[in-house]
Amino acid sequence: TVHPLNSSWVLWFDNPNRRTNVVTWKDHLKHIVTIKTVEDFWGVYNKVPSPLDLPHGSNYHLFREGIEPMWEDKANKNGGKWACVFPRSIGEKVNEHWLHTLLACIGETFEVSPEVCGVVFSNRKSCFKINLWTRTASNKKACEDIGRHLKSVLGINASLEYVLHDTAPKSESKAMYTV
Ligand code: M7G
Repeated sequence: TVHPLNSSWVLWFDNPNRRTNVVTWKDHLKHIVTIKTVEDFWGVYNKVPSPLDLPHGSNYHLFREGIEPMWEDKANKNGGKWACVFPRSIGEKVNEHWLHTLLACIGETFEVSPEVCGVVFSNRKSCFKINLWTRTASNKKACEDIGRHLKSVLGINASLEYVLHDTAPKSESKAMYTV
């Protein structure tokens, strides 16, 4: 028997540092697999490299089917993200953080689950990042509920910041909410 998820999710990967002939950032994005059941999830999870083993500069993205993991997608363009940064010294613990975040997403355990568009893991030379993207930045209550739940999923006490996607120049980006 299979156990269908409430909704389908797509796992994407990108490694913008790889030298290729791509023209835009989007061309780096690779659709790996669509996950429709609990069994699909574990099959994929056990097959792909752990976050810790990804090349520096690369990212996993798990997004609801139908939402591309880009700011420009209509589901993301009015949204933002809860940004979690971890020192590389946490090592294997980051694999656990990522797994717990994935399970919270596919299990729809967030209070306002449809507000959750997807989640991104980034392996960087200096840190690891887990960013949870939500649909409606102006929905303070939903954003904060999701942020608080993410903190409990990760089991962290440090405060988390919610930032808009479109706050380019990075130096000027400012937290919209903090939990
Ligand atoms: P990042 O991976 O979010 O930051 O974006 P980091 O490498 O500092 O950890 C790196 C760069 O990728 C951005 O400056 C953009 O040029 C490009 N990029 C990332 N995202 C998520 C998007 C996106 O959604 N849309 C577009 N057009 N470019 C993006």
